[in-house]
Amino acid sequence: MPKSAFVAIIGRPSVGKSTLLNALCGAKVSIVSSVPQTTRNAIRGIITRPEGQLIFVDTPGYHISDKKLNLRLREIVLRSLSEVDLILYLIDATREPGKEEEAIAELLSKDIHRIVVAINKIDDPEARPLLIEEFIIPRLRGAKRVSISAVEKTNLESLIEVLFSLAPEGPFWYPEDIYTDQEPVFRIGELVREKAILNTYQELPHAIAVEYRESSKRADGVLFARFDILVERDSQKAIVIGRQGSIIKRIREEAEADLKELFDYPIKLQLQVRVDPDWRKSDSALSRIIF
Ligand SMILES: Nc1nc2c(ncn2[C@@H]2O[C@H](COP(=O)(O)OP(=O)(O)OP(=O)(O)O)[C@@H](O)[C@H]2O)c(=O)[nH]1
Ligand SMILES: [Mg+2]
Repeated sequence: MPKSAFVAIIGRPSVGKSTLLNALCGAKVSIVSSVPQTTRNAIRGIITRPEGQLIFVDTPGYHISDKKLNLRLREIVLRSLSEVDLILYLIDATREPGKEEEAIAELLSKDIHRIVVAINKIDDPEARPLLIEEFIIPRLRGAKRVSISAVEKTNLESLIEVLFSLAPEGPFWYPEDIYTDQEPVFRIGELVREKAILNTYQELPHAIAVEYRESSKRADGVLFARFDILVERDSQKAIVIGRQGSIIKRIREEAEADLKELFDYPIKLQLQVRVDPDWRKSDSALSRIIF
């Protein structure tokens, strides 16, 4: 009987959860940036091996804040934890474990038997994995630990081996050539958001969302897809558009270049910037973006 497990990847913002998911799956499944709280949904990436299947669930960074957006993101994390077999707790070896790390370790302490701790970014000269071990051992006594670099793909095979050793027997949930179950339009919108963040994060780290409008496939197979980039103020709209449309053009071109690698049909994007002053406070806007 093969083994299979759903595995939630959890950790503070920017510890490298999405980078790790992509490294494990060998493809861009979840968007990555240096800005905290890049991931806003539970995103699945699947690996299939002769011994079975691991279905990873990338989650938003666990962040303590009473802002509506953060509360929504935390709900996604907690829901994911309750739905999976195993928990992959990722810690950034370049940062001091602070209050937030304490809160996560405390949250996970009742789940010791289904936790694997991965200490990430050991490639970084600033990394202090021993300090992290000292933090983890008394708090999550008995939990398995692996030190890794998601960027350099160090020790990922050991990590997969440890996860399979804890996985229950179970069926292959997905065909073996599937590495993510995201809807194409969601994935396209996420890539647009990644490129929008990368091109504007110095001026607007948190204020961007991307909303799908419509798409149609032409007879020649080209998919036309229209998205709105949401910002909160007119001044931010000007930043995203750039001088003579230079920034929004770059966002479109970079997203289309990545899409070429990911989809076997051509995709043409139409992007428009929309000001919605309240998207981070409005329940209906948040429900359209985070689900
Ligand atoms: N040096 C180094 N940097 C890494 C590693 N893994 C991730 N990073 C960097 O850390 C930053 C955050 O990476 P993400 O994968 O977006 O982190 P995340 O945990 O998914 O972040 P949120 O979705 O915001 O919670 C990016 O700049 C990555 O390049 C690693 O193994 N080594
Ligand atoms: Mg992420």
